[in-house]
Amino acid sequence: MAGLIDTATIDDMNARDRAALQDDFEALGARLARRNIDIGRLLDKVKAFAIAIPSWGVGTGGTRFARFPGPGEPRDVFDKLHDCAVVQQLTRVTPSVSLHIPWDRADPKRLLETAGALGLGFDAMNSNTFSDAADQRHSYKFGSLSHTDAAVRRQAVDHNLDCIEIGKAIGSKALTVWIGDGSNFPGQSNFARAFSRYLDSMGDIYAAIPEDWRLFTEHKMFEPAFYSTVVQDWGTNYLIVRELGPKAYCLVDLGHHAPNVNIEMIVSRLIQFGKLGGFHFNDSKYGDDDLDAGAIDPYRLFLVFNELVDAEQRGVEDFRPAHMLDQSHNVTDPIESLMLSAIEVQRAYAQALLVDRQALEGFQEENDALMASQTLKAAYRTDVEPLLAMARVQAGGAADPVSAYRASRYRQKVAAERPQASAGGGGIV
Ligand SMILES: [Mn+2]
Repeated sequence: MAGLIDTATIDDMNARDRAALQDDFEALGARLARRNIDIGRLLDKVKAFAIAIPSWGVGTGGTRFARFPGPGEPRDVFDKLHDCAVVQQLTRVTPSVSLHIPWDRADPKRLLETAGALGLGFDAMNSNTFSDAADQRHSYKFGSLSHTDAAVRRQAVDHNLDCIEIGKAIGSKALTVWIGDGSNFPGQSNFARAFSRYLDSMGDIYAAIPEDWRLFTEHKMFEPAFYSTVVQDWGTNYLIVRELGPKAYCLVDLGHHAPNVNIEMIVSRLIQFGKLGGFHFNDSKYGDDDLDAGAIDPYRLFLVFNELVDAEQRGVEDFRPAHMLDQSHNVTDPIESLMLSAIEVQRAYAQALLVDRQALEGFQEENDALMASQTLKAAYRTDVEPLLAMARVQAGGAADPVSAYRASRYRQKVAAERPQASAGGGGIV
């Protein structure tokens, strides 16, 4: 990989941290050895962990009220790929990018060439039938795949088929479908009829999914519709993927649930019935806040990974959930936020690997609630930062990615090349 950040900058920063990192890594290794955990094996697992970056994550997001553009925002998908490559160069945990059509529509050959030169691959494709593109014939104001008008549904289906074709050309292996369909007033929509229309439309999309692809459907309890949503929760999502067939799986976006919902339990249920497809990781306090992963409730993130590692270690058949970030930034540099989010997700995975599962099962069988809970806490309380930093450094990344990024002055450099985007109104992207 060519590398967008001068490797001398990374090497200098790593040299500064090397002795302390080695000491901390050895101390952690000794601590884990007392728990019969081999830090070398753990390091291999952490290094093999990967999470995809959403192309829209490198731009500045917004709220319903305003959008405040930052310096050097990407102008097009190629600028986005460059920013994603910086995240990967420094963290070594984000080797792929998830594209969004039509925002990222471009010549597939050039997409492949650019990504290849940057050492990146393409993850799941994302369709957009929740906003109107400039050139489209029918509006999605009153829905897309579940719209009352067959012509609108057909247009939304065709758009998804188009996303599959683009994905095939760039090596993607999945399509994620999230719709904004729903209603704002009681009585506005007939729940059953809207859901039937949605299922028919999804059936047409499913029929075009290649044999080696997966179709992910994403639920969300509200927003932009504020009274009802067609795919509102994991139960409806499960009904959908069961109806569609073996290539269809549920995608769990952590921010798409009501506050205090037990998301790790939803994850467990979907694993048990073979329908967990993957995640959009982020964090929230009130709704679909799209905050950085682990920013509000890192313990919940750990508990989600506790279920994933449990399944991994039990050898659940065909268990390969897709890891993706889905977040939006208003007050931070998106590259810094994405790096920290990716590392937070990797951290939760590493901590979950530390759970003494045999002891936990014993406490569960004996109904020892206190010790069972403490078994999880013992893993969660372990500071795995030296393990993550060592994984990054050994893979050519930065021990301290944010410091290396700031030292590189990448943002200032691209700000000089990319004209300032204009401020605008509502900016949920
Ligand atoms: Mn999402």
